[in-house]
Amino acid sequence: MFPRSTHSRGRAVGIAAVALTVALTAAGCANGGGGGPSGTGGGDDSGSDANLSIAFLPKNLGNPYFETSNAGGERAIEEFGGEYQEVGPTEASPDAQVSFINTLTQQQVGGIVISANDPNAVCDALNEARELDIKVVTFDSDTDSECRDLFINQADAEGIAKVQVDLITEQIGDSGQIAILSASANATNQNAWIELMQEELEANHPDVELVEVAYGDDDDQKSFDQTAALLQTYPELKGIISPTTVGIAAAARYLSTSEFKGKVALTGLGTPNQMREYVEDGTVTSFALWNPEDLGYLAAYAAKALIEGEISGEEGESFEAGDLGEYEVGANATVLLGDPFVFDAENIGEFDF
Ligand code: RAM
Repeated sequence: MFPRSTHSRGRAVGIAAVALTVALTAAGCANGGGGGPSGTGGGDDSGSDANLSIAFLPKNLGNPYFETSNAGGERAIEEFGGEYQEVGPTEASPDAQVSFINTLTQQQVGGIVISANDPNAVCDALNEARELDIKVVTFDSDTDSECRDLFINQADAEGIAKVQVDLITEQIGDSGQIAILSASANATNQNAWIELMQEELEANHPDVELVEVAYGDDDDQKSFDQTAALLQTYPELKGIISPTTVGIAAAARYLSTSEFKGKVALTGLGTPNQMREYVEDGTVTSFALWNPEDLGYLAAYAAKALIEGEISGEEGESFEAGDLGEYEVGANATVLLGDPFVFDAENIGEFDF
């Protein structure tokens, strides 16, 4: 569980103080994306016979990030008296989720909550589910908006891109070569962030050169090997951004026992539990993320609100998300969780996920 009010500090690391304040508040997890807290929601389902059988479908199984987010989903579903299940592929490949969606459709679940490996490959299967009135919520990594009812966005893509560029450029003195170690090549979320990171680098960091975007496919060993390859190919490399919890942990593990430890900077998006030892041993200075448990929790409540007909995905609608409070549907049927949060040696001890 994420401490909800104990932490009160963080390093600015090149991030505007205002943004950081917002991030701290968001990481405190009391605020809704749209309208802030509004007491404890949750509560009864007013005796409706809605089908609250909700399935979580992560990019892949075995990733601690999704274990945390889906535990949040499970907690929410238990709270509102639904039925939780998790299914998913072992590899985060573009169409690996299709057969799982088809099975869930056959089972006639009430809702599917999915982080998509590809914006289009799962679309036909999801739309077949929707034709049978199964509600589809994407979270973490969206599909094309034609294939889902709602997207639960962990944080604004511009903010996620900027925090990572701010961290790496500060750590390398705003000049020199950097590389990105991403997840899979088709991942909607990482690709959106990478595009925005490139724009931010070009606009505001003329002396920083992005030499390569490598893909570890959210596979630990592949990410580890790709890190080694980047360091070998670019002897002048000064930093790596890994916008994936799998990638940054594998890259940190490689760096921590290599000659590059403390010389090549590493930042990106990681979970505190996976990154703790690398912050403590000086491999990593700081990295960012949001609270995955809250993300899954919010997504489950959004699925409930859709299933019960409380919302349909129209901008301006709102719903209660248990102890996270009230959230509002924004443009393009998207709900925003909050802001990214920066973890470093000073605050990492306060987090356990
Ligand atoms: C990995 C996955 C996930 C992403 C996080 C940051 O766990 O790629 O989709 O949001 O990293």
